[in-house]
Amino acid sequence: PDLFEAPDYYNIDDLLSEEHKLIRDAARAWVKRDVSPIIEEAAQNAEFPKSIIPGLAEIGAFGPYIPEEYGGAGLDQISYGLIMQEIERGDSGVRSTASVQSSLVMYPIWKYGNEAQRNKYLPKLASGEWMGSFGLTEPDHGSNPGGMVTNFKDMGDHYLLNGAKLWISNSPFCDVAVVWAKNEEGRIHGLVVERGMEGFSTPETHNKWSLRASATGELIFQDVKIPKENLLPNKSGLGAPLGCLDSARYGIAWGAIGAAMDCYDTALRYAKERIQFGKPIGAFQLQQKKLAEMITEITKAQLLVLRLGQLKNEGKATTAQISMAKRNNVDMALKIAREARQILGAMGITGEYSIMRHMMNLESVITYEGTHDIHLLITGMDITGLNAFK
Ligand code: TGC
Ligand code: FAD
Repeated sequence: PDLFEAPDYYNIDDLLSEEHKLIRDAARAWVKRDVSPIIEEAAQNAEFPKSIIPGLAEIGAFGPYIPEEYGGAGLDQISYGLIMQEIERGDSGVRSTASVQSSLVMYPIWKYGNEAQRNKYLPKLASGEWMGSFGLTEPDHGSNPGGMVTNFKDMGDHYLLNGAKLWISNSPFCDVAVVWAKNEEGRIHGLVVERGMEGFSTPETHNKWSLRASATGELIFQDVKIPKENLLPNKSGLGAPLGCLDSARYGIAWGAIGAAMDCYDTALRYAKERIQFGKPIGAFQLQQKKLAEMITEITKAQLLVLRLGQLKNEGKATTAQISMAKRNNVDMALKIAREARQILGAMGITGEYSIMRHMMNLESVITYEGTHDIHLLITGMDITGLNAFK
């Protein structure tokens, strides 16, 4: 009874396994117990609540689909999605931390790293003992990461890394960073940079109105000596970071549904209780239209990611299919947050309710991991065969 309300208008639970439901319910109960009570204050104070790191590890949020031999939870892609959904019901910033750790740090080490790198980093990242960040975006290269200028030179017994990354989730407290940089031939490689390496600094970016419970910052490299064993050997080129993004964007497509559900639940409850003109505002057609459209959009989004999860489990999901789901579901959640806020009237602008926090968070989610425009152009390229980027 003290769980969140969770709309399931099309009995989608019937399509999930018992294990999926157990994993989802455990994540949901943890968010309700350990995240909901503290998250508003953390966001107001612009602080990432580090106290929840062990809990995130416990519910399998760090590397849900990474094999158990490396400390991951060894789950399927639908379980991964459900965990992200439940975390984002609490807050998109907390989900961001989990997305980065799992799909942008553990995934490339698992997929592109060697056995020594997997054994060194993955178990500590899975347990939350070490936290990671992912450096792709630069001050002058956001949507166009292929233009990056961060670079490294082969100095014989080590590499020398120079450059800067901006807008990096978890950077201010990360222990390790997976950083994308060009070698002397201009080929992109992934390097694992560790806190404490001389010339490496991670200043925080302040005054955000969005994702305030997530720490964002820079990664600055001034002649940082990188041991050669820290280069990820098994994939290079822009396709390497883009492969990580496929996995993170998939999780975000699920996560956004969690934020949307929380806004919808809150607005529905409020509309049934708030009396104006002698009756609940939910009895007015205008408010019913908003609520009915919300549940329709949430239901469509749920079906989209469930099918995408099946394709991903079979190894068949394409980048363009993932783009469609990320774009649709984040846009859906942001629109629902804006409508839900209006249903609450003045109460909607306060921290008494989660809606405005979700709304502000989603302004980042619709921009990061590929903007709303970029994902549309990926779909456009896929269906026409014509590349709008070149
Ligand atoms: P393009 O020429 O199309 O591709 C370059 C090379 O990559 C290959 N490729 C992929 N490989 C694997 N997986 C994918 N999904 C791939 N997509 C493309 C492609 O075949 C090519 O290979 P090759 O061998 O021919 O070189 O690249 P482009 O320069 O034209 O750019 C394409 C574009 C714009 C779609 C892409 O760069 C893009 O997606 N831009 C958006 C950038 C972005 O999403 N950044 C996210 C940064 S991380 C972040 O925001 C974290 S937020 C925190 C959180 O997650 O919570
Ligand atoms: P730009 O690329 O400058 O785009 C500006 C506008 O131009 C956008 O509306 C865009 O859609 C549009 N535009 C760009 N190109 C085209 C085009 N070809 N056609 C039409 N319109 C176009 N990055 C990381 O590497 N790691 C992280 O952990 C990370 N975390 C983040 C956390 C937060 C809170 C935020 C806000 C961002 C984060 N990012 C991270 C960066 C994020 O991925 C970039 O902000 C995003 O890719 C967009 O880049 P940009 O901000 O430079 O915008």
